[in-house]
Amino acid sequence: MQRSSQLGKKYNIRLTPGKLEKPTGRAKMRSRGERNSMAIQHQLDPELAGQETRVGPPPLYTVLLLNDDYTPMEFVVVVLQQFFAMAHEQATVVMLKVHTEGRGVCGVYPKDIAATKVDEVNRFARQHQHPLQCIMEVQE
Ligand code: TYC
Repeated sequence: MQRSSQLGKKYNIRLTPGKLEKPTGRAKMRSRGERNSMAIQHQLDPELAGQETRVGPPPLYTVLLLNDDYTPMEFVVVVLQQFFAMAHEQATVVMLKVHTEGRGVCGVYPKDIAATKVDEVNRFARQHQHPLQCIMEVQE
């Protein structure tokens, strides 16, 4: 892992972690972005020099399956086992949730991994002539 001082040198910015707050009785629920944000201090652009910009972690994506009337239940269970590493029992629970509620979560991933899973599942379904739809949504 590269240290933030080295990263700062590489990109010619100064990185300072989010300030720690004094503990106050109850823990406050903070978003992933708030917990992990960094301040970058601009050093090159004279218009931005001295200013700080808060940058958060990259967003995560939820991968979902949608219900349809034709894809066999056992095929969906196989998809959940093969592409999302679920055990048969867990895959059955998720498949039945999609079947009854219209959609269900397969997993949460960084953007490129989510996009690859979506593509692989949709190709696999088409290969087997099933209309199963796999989609991704950015996590709020
Ligand atoms: N509704 C389908 C059926 O009755 C089963 C199914 C479940 C299809 C989940 C798609 O994502 C899905 N055969």
